[in-house]
Amino acid sequence: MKNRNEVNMTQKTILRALSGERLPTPPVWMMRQAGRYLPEYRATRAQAGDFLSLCYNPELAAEVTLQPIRRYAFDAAILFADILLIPQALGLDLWFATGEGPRLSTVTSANQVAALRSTDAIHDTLNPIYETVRILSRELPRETTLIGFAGAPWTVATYMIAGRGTPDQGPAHAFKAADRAAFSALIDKITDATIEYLSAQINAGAEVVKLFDSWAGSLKGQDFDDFALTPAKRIIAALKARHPATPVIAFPREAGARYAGFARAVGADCVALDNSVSADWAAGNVQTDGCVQGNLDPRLLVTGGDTLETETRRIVTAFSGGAHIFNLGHGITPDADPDNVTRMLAAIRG
Ligand code: 1CP
Repeated sequence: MKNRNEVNMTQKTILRALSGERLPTPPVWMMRQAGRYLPEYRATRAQAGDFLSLCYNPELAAEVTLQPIRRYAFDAAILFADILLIPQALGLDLWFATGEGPRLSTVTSANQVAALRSTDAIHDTLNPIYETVRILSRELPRETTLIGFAGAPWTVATYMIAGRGTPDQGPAHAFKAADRAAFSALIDKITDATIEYLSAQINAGAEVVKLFDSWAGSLKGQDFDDFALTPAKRIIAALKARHPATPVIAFPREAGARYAGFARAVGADCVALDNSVSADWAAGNVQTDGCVQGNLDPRLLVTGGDTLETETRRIVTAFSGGAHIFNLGHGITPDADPDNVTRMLAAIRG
């Protein structure tokens, strides 16, 4: 029997858009589509205990990945995991303080960078994630594309250096300024681990991978080249050498003008846009390079109303001249109304 990667691959709408095809109706999925806005997610998460137990429980992680597919028939499912599992696999402590977000032990010196676990050892921690991918690969509807992901090195480094999320990535910028060589060694280490992690996800059945550089917008000038562009280019080149048929989506969030030419510079098949750039500007300056993904303001899924529908249609129209995957500009928030997702989909699919 053929596996689902070989069957009808070219007919999956997400893969067609990623190959540069303009479709009459854009395929759609949402960042954080498995999440706290869904009552069924909250129930499964309560069953798992805490968030990390959910990530490392393949049956339950697959279940929450499938929930938004059952409810909304999105064109893609994204593996349920987190970008902070890589720091944990490299030897840092990771925990989620209730109501406070992630906490990690920190890396702030050359010695601590050198003491991180070897890249080969990450699979000891991450094997359950590959099992989640294998389950999803069997259980997803045939028309649904399975997306794997990882954090981009800069974004992951910001959490490893600060030990938590930070509004301005101050600690990471300070480490970079104090010891650029040690900081670069950390970026290289995460880059190597990310290549192995994403490659293993692809081997387990991920059909597309996405690189989340959520804090790319705080890198300016040469720093953007050195720590957003160069690591993404290295990861994508290594993945393309091993898995030439697997498309890659890059998300350098809040890159602004630097979105132009980014996909080509890093070798990505698609660039995901946040909602701080206008769809009309991006159609003229980014989509000219190939497929784009985005970029509805996630707040509209909280506020709803006519604005949700007109903005959704405006984005569909703005990108209708080329390849487009409809998505949000950032993750859906816990206070979003699940019925507003249905309204958004009706406005896209008609
Ligand atoms: O309480 C809960 O259930 C935890 C909330 C949550 C969820 C649902 C976290 C903690 N992570 C996730 C899942 C997750 N994270 C996915 C799953 C797939 C999906 O999209 O449905 C993905 C792709 C991520 C990626 C992720 N984690 C990013 C990059 C994307 C982005 O949002 O910018 C980042 C920055 C993280 C770190 C993280 N994990 C969780 C939180 C609350 C945070 C942000 C912490 C902070 O910056 O303060």
